[in-house]
Amino acid sequence: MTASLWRTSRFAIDLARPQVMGIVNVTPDSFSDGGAHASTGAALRHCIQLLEEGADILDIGGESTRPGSPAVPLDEELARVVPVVREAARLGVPVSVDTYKPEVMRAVLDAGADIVNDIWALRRPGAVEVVASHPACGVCLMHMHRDPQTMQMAPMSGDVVPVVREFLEERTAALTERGVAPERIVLDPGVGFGKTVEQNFALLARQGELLMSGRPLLAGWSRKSSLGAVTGIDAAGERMVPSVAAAVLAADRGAAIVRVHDVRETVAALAVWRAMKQEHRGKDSRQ
Ligand code: YH5
Repeated sequence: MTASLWRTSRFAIDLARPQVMGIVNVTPDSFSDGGAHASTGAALRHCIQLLEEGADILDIGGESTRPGSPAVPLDEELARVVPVVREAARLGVPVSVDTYKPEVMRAVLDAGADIVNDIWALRRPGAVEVVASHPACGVCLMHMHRDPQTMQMAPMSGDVVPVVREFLEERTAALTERGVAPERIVLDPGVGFGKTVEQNFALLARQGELLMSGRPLLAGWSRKSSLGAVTGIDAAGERMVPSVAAAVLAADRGAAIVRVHDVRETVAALAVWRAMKQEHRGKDSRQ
């Protein structure tokens, strides 16, 4: 296996070992009348904490995309996210922004973000143009069935693995045709986005089929409801152990990046996995 790179605005991210993307949610601070400033400070402190815990990439998001969550208006998302990105871009690691709005993409790239992480895979009008007109930003294209409001009402039917694979290949082609270098693109099966529990686990078991698309994979299992379904843990905040298990399984099946809330625990678990892999391959032929 050849070590691959993810080219982004400022960083060529080495994917020879799985990268840990730490999730930073920027939400309004209801306990303060400081408004945007209060939430910027809290989010930045969270960024710094995740870096201390070993995060390789920060993923900043201003809108909760949990099933059924209300959409955040454009100006509100901009006010939440842009100040955090401007500061986070000085921390020395790649900064990704979880957004599907082209106006937010443009603003965060101007503010120094390195990666656009889009659950809509740049299918919203204007989004492809923002990424294609940027000289070098990275992009994560995620599969989602339907939309966040309706995806769980009618999950996908049939064998999801080839459907997800073909979708991701089609979106990759749409971008490369617009001049985006393949090295800038990472793909994501979109765990929980309009899939049944069984379908999500099929995407994990058969992740190798998605790797055939030729681009690195990002896996986002952290705290998702499928982990609640198989463990009986109803509270998302109590799903750390199943989330770490899923991250290790995804890495073992070839995921290049894992998107997680619990960075410290994931980094430790991946260190164990990596020690095993190094012995398995022989220390001198590490790849
Ligand atoms: C993803 O998979 N997910 S936002 C519900 C939860 C817990 C977490 C019920 N953005 C992804 O994290 N970007 C989100 O418990 C993402 N891949 C990429 N690339 C949803 C989320 C979550 C939802």
